[in-house]
Parts: sequence; C-alpha cells; structure tokens
Amino acid sequence: MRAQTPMPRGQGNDPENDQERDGGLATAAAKPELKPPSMFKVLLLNDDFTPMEFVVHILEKFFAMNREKATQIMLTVHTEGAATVGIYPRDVAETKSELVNLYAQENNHPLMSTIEMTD
Ligand code: TYC
Repeated sequence: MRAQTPMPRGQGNDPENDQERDGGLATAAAKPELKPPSMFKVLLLNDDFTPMEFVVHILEKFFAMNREKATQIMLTVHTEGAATVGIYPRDVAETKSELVNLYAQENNHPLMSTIEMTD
C-alpha cells in the first residue's frame, strides 16, 4: 500500500484537467480546425510549337508519370486544348506550375501551365 500525500492545488499530474493545466484560469477549449485545405488543379495548356516529346518529358519529370500515362495525357492536351495533370494544396500546385513554366522557358518552348481551384 502506497502512502497518500495530499496534492497541492494546481500541481496535479492529470493532463486532462483544464484547471490544473491552465494554472487555475478558466479557459475556453480551442475550436478544432477540421477544414481540409482547398485543392488546386494544375492544368497544362496546348500550343502549336512545343514538341510532343518535351511535354512527355515534363509530365515524367514534374508529375511522376510513367511514359505511357504521360503520352496519354499529352495527347489529351494536344486534342482537347488543356488537361488536368495533378491536384494539390495551393502552395504545391503553384510551385509545380511555376517550375513547369520556368523549365519550358529555359528550353525555349512556349508550353504553359496554370492552376485552378477545384469545385
Ligand atoms: N500541340 C503540340 C504539337 O503539336 C504538342 C503539345 C502537347 C504542346 C501538349 C503542348 O501542353 C502541350 N507539337
């Protein structure tokens, strides 16, 4: 049997006890932030000049697609004018789109990507 020493106020060891944790102050529990982040599509736009092989390379390099998937998406952009190539939180989508545009520019191709909020 353990000896029971009285516990002074506010020095308990129960982490679930708000009053002890807050040093005796009455505090409101924080509202839990449960909203998932808005998601953004990265779109690839067609143009008349960028070589198909370069577009396939972009999709492999920045969107981790295998050659077959990259070729299929490239042809969708070519025939439809644009296609979604990935969906990410805003900062990731912005970064990917900017990296694609920079890389195309560095390689002297007019290829453009842009982002759009999902519904
Ligand atoms: N239309 C281009 C061509 O005929 C190919 C292309 C595909 C360009 C997709 C851009 O996002 C693009 N060479």
